[in-house]
Amino acid sequence: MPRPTKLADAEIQEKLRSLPGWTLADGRLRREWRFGNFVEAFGFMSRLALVAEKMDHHPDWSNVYDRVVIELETHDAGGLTQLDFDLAAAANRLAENER
Ligand code: H2B
Repeated sequence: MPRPTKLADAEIQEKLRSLPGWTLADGRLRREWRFGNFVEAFGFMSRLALVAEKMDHHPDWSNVYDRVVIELETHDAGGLTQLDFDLAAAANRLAENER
């Protein structure tokens, strides 16, 4: 599968507008969640892991008890691509269902 190409700054700003909760941090997409407890946080991560594997696009993330922080970038492209926005949107949908 051809990998998407790096997005330009203007495209990134435009796409960010339809991605609630996500910010740009050091050139990456970043969002933090706080869930009800560890099981909910890890349940969300488990579901997103399956989506990520299917996309062959993987998050940089961390979890402490009920908190999950996700940072997205496309390492192969050295920046943000459409894959990052697709995975971010999938995370938003899953997190919505978790709460
Ligand atoms: N995930 C992310 N976030 N960026 C990548 O560039 C990337 C990936 N590359 N997952 C994929 C895997 C690549 O290494 C494999 C070989 O397709």
